[in-house]
Amino acid sequence: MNHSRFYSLKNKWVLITGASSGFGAATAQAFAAAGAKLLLGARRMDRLKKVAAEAKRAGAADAVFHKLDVSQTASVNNFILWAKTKLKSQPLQVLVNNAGGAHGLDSVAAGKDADWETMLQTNVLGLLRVTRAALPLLPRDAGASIINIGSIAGRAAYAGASAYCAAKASELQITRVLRHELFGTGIRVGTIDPGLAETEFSIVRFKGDKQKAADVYAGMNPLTAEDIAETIVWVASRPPHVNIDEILIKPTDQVEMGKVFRRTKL
Ligand code: NDP
Ligand code: 8X3
Repeated sequence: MNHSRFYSLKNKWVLITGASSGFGAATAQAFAAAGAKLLLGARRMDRLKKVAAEAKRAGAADAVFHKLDVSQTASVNNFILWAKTKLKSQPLQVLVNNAGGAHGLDSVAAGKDADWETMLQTNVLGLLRVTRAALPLLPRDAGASIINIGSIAGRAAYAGASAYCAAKASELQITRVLRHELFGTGIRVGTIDPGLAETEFSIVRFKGDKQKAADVYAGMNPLTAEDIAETIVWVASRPPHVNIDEILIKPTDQVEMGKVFRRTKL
């Protein structure tokens, strides 16, 4: 059988959660360069507005945005209702479940309920909620993709990350479950699991402490948001018979969770 080696994303609808910064914002620009149409969600509307405007300049066939809090079922359902009005019966070709992050780096003994709850609400329940609501919009046997953003933290443990590691291990398992549940529909499902990447991730984790955040990447070359964005677009643009199940992507300077090569001493 002859297959095209490339799946065009031109004029296809792509929904990205957590599109206001980091991987999500860069992914919007990468899909824009491929000529896609973008549905962007996050809580910070001012940021989304800028991302959408930049995406249009970068070649997006359309770029629209709406408030989304993945930790609230009502917000997710509202967002998908809004998305339907934009799709106007056209299919949603790519769903990128990216919203999430880490909050705090406390041991279990010192863990805070609010941090644990936020991590599980966003990285786990948010992913489930958005996927449940968006599934009816994805076409069968037409090269559609669900791409979830996991983490090296879902595959390896480190002190202070109990709830985050648990959340990203859940994301990995949910991805695998979805692959089973959608088997036979032609809908592709995969996870991209990055190691250290310099975005707003550590600023959020350390609750705005920019010095602590910068120290995470001191003396090493971390991944960039663009590295992950390009990988996401590559996954979505494989021919429809190809499912990229799992990608673990790390900086060259990071061989495993705690083993990072630094050119300067902290
Ligand atoms: P950023 O902090 O830059 O981006 C996080 C994004 O998630 C923001 O757009 C934020 O938008 C959104 N978000 C957070 N909470 C919610 C919510 N309740 N509802 C809707 N959107 C939300 O970090 P990254 O880009 O690095 O993180 C993106 C994903 O990648 C996360 O899932 C993270 O766990 C994962 N990851 C990050 C790595 C890294 O080293 N940077 C490595 C591996 C995985 P807003 O605040 O406007 O709502
Ligand atoms: C983010 C990567 O190593 O900070 O998921 O947990 S790490």
